[in-house]
Amino acid sequence: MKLLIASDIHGSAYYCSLVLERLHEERCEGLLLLGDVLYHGPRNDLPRDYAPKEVTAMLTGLDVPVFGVRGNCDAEIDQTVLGFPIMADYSLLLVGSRRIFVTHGHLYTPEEHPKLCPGDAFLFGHIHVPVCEERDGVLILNPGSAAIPKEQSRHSALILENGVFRWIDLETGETWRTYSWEA
Ligand SMILES: [Mn+2]
Repeated sequence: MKLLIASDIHGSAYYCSLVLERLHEERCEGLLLLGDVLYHGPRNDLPRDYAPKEVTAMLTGLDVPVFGVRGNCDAEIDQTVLGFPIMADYSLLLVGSRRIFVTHGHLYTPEEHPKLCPGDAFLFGHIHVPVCEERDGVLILNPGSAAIPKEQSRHSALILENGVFRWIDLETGETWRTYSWEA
């Protein structure tokens, strides 16, 4: 299964379209959104081509399954217009014998999350900065933000395929970081 993981689109039609371009060009079999899909939020400037209705339309009716977890800028009303689940605070992906705890990052953080075992991963968004590091044997992952990257990071998303994580620059399509999970 080849999965595209993106976070913090924040209503940007432009960056949402780049996420979907990657989804199709990389022939991903699913899209996982880590929250903050439609609104910019009070702490962010408006992202490029801010158009929540357009983002809604773009994400509706994709030819691959989409699911998400709830970000701190996601409201209940959003669930009525998006045709895939976004209200869960977390989700658990099983990859072989490993767990990936998936969440936005405002409720559970790399510092405070349910018990995971060495070899598992904690995948989150929220901070708008890419992360790939190990803490106590747990892999901490963040794709970065699609629309509003912080700390001079790239407009970025993450691809997971066969235990390999690839960070993609959404503007150039290039892979700028790779991490391989040993079997
Ligand atoms: Mn955000």
